[in-house]
Amino acid sequence: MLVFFNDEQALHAPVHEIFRGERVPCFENPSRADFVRTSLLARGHVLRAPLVDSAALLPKVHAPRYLDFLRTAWAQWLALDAANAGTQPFPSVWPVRTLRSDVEPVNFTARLGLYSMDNGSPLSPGTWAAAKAGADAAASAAQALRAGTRAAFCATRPPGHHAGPDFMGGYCFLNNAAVAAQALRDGGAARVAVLDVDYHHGNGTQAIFYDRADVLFVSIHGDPRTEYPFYLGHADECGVGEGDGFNLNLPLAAGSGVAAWFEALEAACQRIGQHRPDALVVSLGLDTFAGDPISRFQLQPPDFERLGERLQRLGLPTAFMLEGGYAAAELGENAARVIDGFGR
Ligand code: SP5
Ligand code: ZN
Repeated sequence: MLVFFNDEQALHAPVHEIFRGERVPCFENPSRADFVRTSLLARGHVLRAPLVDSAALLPKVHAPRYLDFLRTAWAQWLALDAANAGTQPFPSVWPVRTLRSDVEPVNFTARLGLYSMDNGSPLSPGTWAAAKAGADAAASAAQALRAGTRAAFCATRPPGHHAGPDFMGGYCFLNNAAVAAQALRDGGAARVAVLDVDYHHGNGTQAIFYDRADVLFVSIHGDPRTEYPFYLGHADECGVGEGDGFNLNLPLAAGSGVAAWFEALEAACQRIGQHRPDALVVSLGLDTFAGDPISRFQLQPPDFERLGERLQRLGLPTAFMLEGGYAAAELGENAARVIDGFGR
């Protein structure tokens, strides 16, 4: 399998996030990628740097004003006060419901809130460079599939699936899976399917493709009534307009076992087969692992091989985007097992 790894990922290294009002170390940190790199190298994989620039694709999945903000956010933070170099910005105000999001405020914190769904996506000086390199990897994977490669794995971080058309959230800034799906469409795929198996619902990807019939979105995740991102991912969300029928959410109660998870995977694969896609994008969150510190499913390492095998049997050109997975020391093995199961 073709593997893309971008060294720029290490440039996204915020120090802390907020949990129950307290600062805690970031769960989503560069050690995750280090463990993946070590594991894949030890198994003989060749890690390639992304070679395609995603610049022209990004405005097809994200609002230009959001991209402009994200690209310059750290510089704007420093412009407020040079001493900000040593601190992280967090949003503290959001345009919920009756408030306006069409007028871009001049105030930095107000704009940070406008472009954020939560306070759980801390920025650091290299956030844009890291996120952009991940999107470049997604575009590179799509190009490789177009050229006939059966499968590609992108060791992307920060992850992407919570990032919506015009907002960051859940450690995500640029939606790598959406970039890959759009790149596949632009490259001639008539229909694409995105399967999201991260523990958390891929609200950003769903939102980006919600009114489209060309990109089917299917997600298996912790029930949003109790699990992040809470406000999207319910079973009655089926798509809208032309996209009606092209969104399938398969929420499972937090704590659900392996058998229930693979039953849901079977339903997901059935729906994907009906779509007759030309290519598949997998939002590969590995936070379904039993040992994950912030999630509550029960997959064990061999289950990730079983996942890879099942996806291989769909018979589709497949691009994997790494999403969540916070048991960092086990992340490399679990990623490698998906690749092994699919076929190296
Ligand atoms: C890509 C991805 O997996 N994003 C997940 C974002 C989750 N954000 C909410 C984190 C809540 C942390 N709860 C900690 C519980 C510790 N016992
Ligand atoms: Zn997740």
